[in-house]
Amino acid sequence: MIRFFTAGESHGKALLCFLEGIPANLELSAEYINKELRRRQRGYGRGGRMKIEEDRAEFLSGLRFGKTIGSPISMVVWNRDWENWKEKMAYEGEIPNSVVSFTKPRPGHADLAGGIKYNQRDLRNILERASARETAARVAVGAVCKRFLEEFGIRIGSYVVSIGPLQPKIEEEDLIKRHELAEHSEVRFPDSSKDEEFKKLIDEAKEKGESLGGVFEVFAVGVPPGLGSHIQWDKRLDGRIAQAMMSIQAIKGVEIGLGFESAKRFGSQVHDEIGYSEEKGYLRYSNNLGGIEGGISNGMPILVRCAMKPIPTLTKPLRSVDIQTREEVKAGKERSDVVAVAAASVVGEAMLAIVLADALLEKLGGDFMEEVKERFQRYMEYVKTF
Ligand code: EPS
Repeated sequence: MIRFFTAGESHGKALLCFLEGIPANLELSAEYINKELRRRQRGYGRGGRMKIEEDRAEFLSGLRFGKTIGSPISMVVWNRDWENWKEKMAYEGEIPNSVVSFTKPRPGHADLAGGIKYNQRDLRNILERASARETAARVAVGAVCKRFLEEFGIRIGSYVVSIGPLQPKIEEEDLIKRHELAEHSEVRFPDSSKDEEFKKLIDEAKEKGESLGGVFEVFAVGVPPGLGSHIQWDKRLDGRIAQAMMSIQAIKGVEIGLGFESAKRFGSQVHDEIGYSEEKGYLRYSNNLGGIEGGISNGMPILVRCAMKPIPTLTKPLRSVDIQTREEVKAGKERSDVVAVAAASVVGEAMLAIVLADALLEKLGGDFMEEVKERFQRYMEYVKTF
């Protein structure tokens, strides 16, 4: 239903995205998308690049007078930093003498694996695309999907659970409130009184030439039951979400609901008991399975947890091998972030929005918003009377 592509190098002219499948007549604005792009840029511990950039999306197609027209939506996010990279990243011409090849692959980055795969001796040709800068384009696509989902009362949010070894207890139970609290924290933790502790840890890591990873949670509330399917492996909603999340740069683990914890418990301590009320219809007394059973949404909030490894660029680099001399060297350095878990959680929101928009359109079909909405209402009435 939804198809999208991104293009662009981290220090190229721009990032591009193409999004197909959003129905016609959806109200949309660049301001809405830019708000999401700004959220991705925040977070204590980001590198110097975020001071240069002020990410903004510009529409190139798919929109007329503030509404989608059913045609592919394309957007561009210009890289301000391009001004400083024009010569080193020139699209044509001879390689100037000022260009020094990147030949000391960083453990943990795509440098070496990508260099071998694409036969590139200047590893910049790999790292430019592997960089998480690409996620700005995903967030633009995700923002359109979020706008679409809003029309059906589906809300997506996120918050950081831990950075490195630091995992304070989250007191707030309500997911939306956690998200709102995270919006006021410099590290997206849902309790800004803990910010100083996190900042201290990040400062210490920076001083030591280290980097950090962490864990974040992404959720969707208001998701109707019946998205995804049990009938085939690639239709399962949890599988689709896991793939989307795992595709985010530096993500090394994805859990839904209790995730790995559920494997340690007895069945009675995991499965969410079913109830019924006249007002709400079928309900659950808990949400340990994160809103998905048999690969199908069950109407409870969808809850996804992602583990992000530490950023691979270390100012006190690890051992590596120079691919020109094959001698042992210290890995190359690039300007980078110390930690970017807060930004990754915003990217996680975008990826969840894309998967859910796709699954909702798969369920309902329709080419224009009025049609999709009418089908949604009819479906929800059916669910209530089931
Ligand atoms: C990023 C932009 C990049 C990095 C970061 C994410 O900009 P630059 O390479 O110019 O500093 O800050 O990318 C990485 C951490 C990485 O490993 O590639 C962004 O816009 O999010």
